[in-house]
Amino acid sequence: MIPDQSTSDNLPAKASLDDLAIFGGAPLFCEPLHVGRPNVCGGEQLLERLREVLKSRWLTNDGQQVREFERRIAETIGVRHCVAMCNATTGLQIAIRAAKLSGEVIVPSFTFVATAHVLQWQGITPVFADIDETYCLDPGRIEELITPRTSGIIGVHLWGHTCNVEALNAICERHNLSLLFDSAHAFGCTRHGVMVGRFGRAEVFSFHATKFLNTFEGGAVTTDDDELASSCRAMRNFGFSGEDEVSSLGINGKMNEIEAVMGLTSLDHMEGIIETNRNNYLQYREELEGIPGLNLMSYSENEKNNFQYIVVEIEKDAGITRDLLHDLFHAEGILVRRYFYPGCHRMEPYRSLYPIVPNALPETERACSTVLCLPTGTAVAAKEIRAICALLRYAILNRARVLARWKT
Ligand code: T4K
Repeated sequence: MIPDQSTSDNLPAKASLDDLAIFGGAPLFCEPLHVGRPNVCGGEQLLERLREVLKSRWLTNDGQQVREFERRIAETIGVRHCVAMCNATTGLQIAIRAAKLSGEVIVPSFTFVATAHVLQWQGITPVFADIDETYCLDPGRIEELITPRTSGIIGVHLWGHTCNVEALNAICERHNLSLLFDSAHAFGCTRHGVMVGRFGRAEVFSFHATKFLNTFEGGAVTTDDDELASSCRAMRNFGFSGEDEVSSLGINGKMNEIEAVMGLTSLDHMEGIIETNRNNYLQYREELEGIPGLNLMSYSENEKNNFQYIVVEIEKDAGITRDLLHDLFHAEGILVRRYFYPGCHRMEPYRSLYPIVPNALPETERACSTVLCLPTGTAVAAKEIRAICALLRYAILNRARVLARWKT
């Protein structure tokens, strides 16, 4: 049971164009409605755990709560090792080093910029490959990018949609490459019934505040590879292997005890969060039905999902651009996001360092210009979803008038 629903009441209806905030009307939401409002559950339970942490005077450095969090994550996934981290970005950097990636690594451009940064930050060239209709790497577009300098592939299970793991495995075997996954969005999801977290040499989760399950800031590397796990563990703690012994290059990637208890409390409420997210998704699906040119990203009924992302694509048939809808929604106080516009290849330093041949990433470009992420999670109420869907329907069905007014 998730009690954290927002309380805004009496949302005014939009009866005419003049009522739209973008044309001077009052905004639907005075308190902005965010995409990525954290799922905060079990407040009392969390406070009790926090008191225990303070009493123990053990605040960080591989503490009891972090160990318990790692045990619970590994158990949920069914994987041998979970190494908790301060965030997924550091987790990816450490996993990349532990897997000894170098030279060039193939990644999607349609992802949060951290996926590319973690490579470039350590002097490895991210080579951007196109996606397919799943929003994940298109296995058919990878082999053309492999060179003698390629050492690995990092797939991203975007929005919990899993990569074609089998095809990526086959490519890696053929070319002797390492396969890692950026699984920042995919905790609690399965592929063919197998929990994400068990694929490739290692997977990296994010438990950032905006994620389905959060530890304020946090992340984790999961793997069945004993050597890789112990290497990640050492690197997370400056490379220490004994009280005064440092056996490898390391960094500070530690999760602290406060983050771990937030994670443990979130884990206790995981099923309730999924249920709320799923109900939100079903409501969006019903209320967006039949709007021309609008496609809601669907979730497979045959897999476990966390339903953390409500993603719509605004196609040409909608007759109104994604960007105009974005501005129209922002004026109403609904802070929809264009994740992951404009694509890593169009951000610095990549745009300057590795100019992309025109039309090399057609699916990426299409997704970058059509996708909008809408608010969901335990902080969004059914009436708010109703208002969002009604506004989308109104704007698209009245597109000609909205556009004519927009131009004046
Ligand atoms: N790989 C992928 C595929 C990722 O998506 C990410 C992170 C990573 C790797 C790296 O993971 P970490 O190192 O972060 O663990 C946000 C998050 O900061 C980022 O973690 C996330 N992906 C990305 C998709 O979204 P921004 O720049 O959009 O954040 P920001 O500050 O605009 O917040 C997003 C929305 O959430 C805002 O509308 C406000 C709302 N919000 C945010 C926070 C932090 C709240 O309502 N409460 C909050 O406490 O990156």
